Amino acid sequence: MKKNILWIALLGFLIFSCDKESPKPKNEIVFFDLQPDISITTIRDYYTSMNPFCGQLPLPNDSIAYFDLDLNNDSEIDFQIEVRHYQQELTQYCGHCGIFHIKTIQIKPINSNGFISLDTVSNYWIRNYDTTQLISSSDSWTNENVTGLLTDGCMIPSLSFKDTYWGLKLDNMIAWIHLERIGNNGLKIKEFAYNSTENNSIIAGQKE
Ligand SMILES: [Ca+2]
Repeated sequence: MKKNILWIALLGFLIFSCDKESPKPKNEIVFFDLQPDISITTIRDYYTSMNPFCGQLPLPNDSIAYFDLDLNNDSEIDFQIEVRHYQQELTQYCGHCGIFHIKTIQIKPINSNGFISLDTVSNYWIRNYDTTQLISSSDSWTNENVTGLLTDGCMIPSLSFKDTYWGLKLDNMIAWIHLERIGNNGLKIKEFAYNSTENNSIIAGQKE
């Protein structure tokens, strides 16, 4: 009888041991604070059109500015953020002025192992996270250009943000970048971080 109890105890111990999950690899967050923040803008000046319906129009008419992101600090560019505005004339469809200065912000992976987290509704748009949200490998990712802002057109859908976190992934390390829109079609790049433990999630804004 004593022997039987011992066997049952041993069996229970073995089952318990097998059931135990192996511990998850520890998070190692690598954080970069840009000091000072980096600002890029495309509009340098405005002119007043002769057409009273047009208001202030930006100069130059068509302009692009870039920010090259080296996420893992190995001197190789991983992503490029592009801010652009360009003129589109659609007088026949869009009213008196018909001149639109469409503004876009896009991000594209430069590294073939670079991915961008997509919006849960549309696969054409970037996903905007806030600091309560987890960025994880089970989110939707793309290795192609994604649009984060599209405004001031006449025939195009509007898409915008003010202060946001975007989810990035490089060599299976999940990351965020913190951005803020500023005047003159500009963007302020503030800080970013990645979880160096592959495939482990990171909370938007998590620094340690
Ligand atoms: Ca890099």
